[in-house]
Amino acid sequence: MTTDVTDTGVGTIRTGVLGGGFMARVHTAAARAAGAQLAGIATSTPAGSATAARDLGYERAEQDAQALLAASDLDVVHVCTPNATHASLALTAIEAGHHVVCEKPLATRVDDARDLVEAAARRGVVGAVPFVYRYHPMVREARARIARGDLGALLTIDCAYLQDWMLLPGDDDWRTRAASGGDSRAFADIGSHLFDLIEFVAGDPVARLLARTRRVFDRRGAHEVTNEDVAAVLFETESGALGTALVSQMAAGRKNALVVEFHGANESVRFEQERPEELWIGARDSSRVLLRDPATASPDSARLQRMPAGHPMGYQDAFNSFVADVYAAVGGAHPEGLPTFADGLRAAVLTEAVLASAATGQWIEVPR
Ligand code: SOE
Repeated sequence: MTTDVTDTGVGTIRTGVLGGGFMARVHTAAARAAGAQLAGIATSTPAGSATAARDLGYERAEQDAQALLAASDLDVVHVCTPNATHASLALTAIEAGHHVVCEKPLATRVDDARDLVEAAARRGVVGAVPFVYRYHPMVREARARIARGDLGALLTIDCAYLQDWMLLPGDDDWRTRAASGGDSRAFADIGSHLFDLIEFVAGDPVARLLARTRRVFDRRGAHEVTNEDVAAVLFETESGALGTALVSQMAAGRKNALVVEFHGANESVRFEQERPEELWIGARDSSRVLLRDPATASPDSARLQRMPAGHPMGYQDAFNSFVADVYAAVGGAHPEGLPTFADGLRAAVLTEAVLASAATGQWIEVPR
């Protein structure tokens, strides 16, 4: 068998979760896989909490978020609630001394995200944001190859994150309302993952960008929509690489098509989230597809390979590795590439830059 993620070093972690939707289920599976005790859960109603506790296997259902946050027997709280509630819940959790995993966007305003970074540092707790696509072994492989110079100087980046679950006017979700979702929808929800991955893999921050956004439907169901369905972004990195990024939740047939392709002076690499076992290596005369294999992987990639070669890993495996690393960090470890609140703040800065560019039609300098 292959190497597994780090032991937490602090005994059994007691986990609490806020929220009862799809992401709460994914977090719960990852916490269970990491050996945590599933202590408590709270959703938006006491009845919802009771159902979630029963279905997901928590020891107790809390009446509401405040009751869960006040509990003294928790080590880590996972915030999986609607976007606009993240910042205040995460802050309360930090002040109560809990380590926090907060879904993205960490906050819908840059100032709130910055406050959270500072609060976590002051209280000495771990603050993590699940930019989990970093945890695909072939993403780490691409990153290692760029870092050791295989690609040469980075010239261009071609990328997209496409989904179709908001294609029809009747497709509605709390994310479409500014009061619960925030001023940005598509970019904050999935563009944030894409840009996190670009910067993480390239090690080359985006320096400036020009964005155009589009809202296709002004109403969905009975609701007015105020944020975007689609964003198209042109960008330049600090090293001078030029990039294009398309983000849409209305691309018919595309379910979770996150694709990043980096072109260097010598070689290219391409990763597709829906084919996570593969990394395309582009060359002038001998392009090839590298298959995931711990035996030939870089150490950082091998560390995350929970299954031997030929036994496919996917989204939940990446999530499990992320949560295992968070719990290891709670135990004092410093796992390579753990996405923290600082990365959540970075996503908020990029989201604000995209909205500002879309509003003004101008290139925006993205602050470091
Ligand atoms: C819905 O767009 C969603 O669940 C995102 O919120 C997640 O971050 C992404 O990983 C999958 O799609």
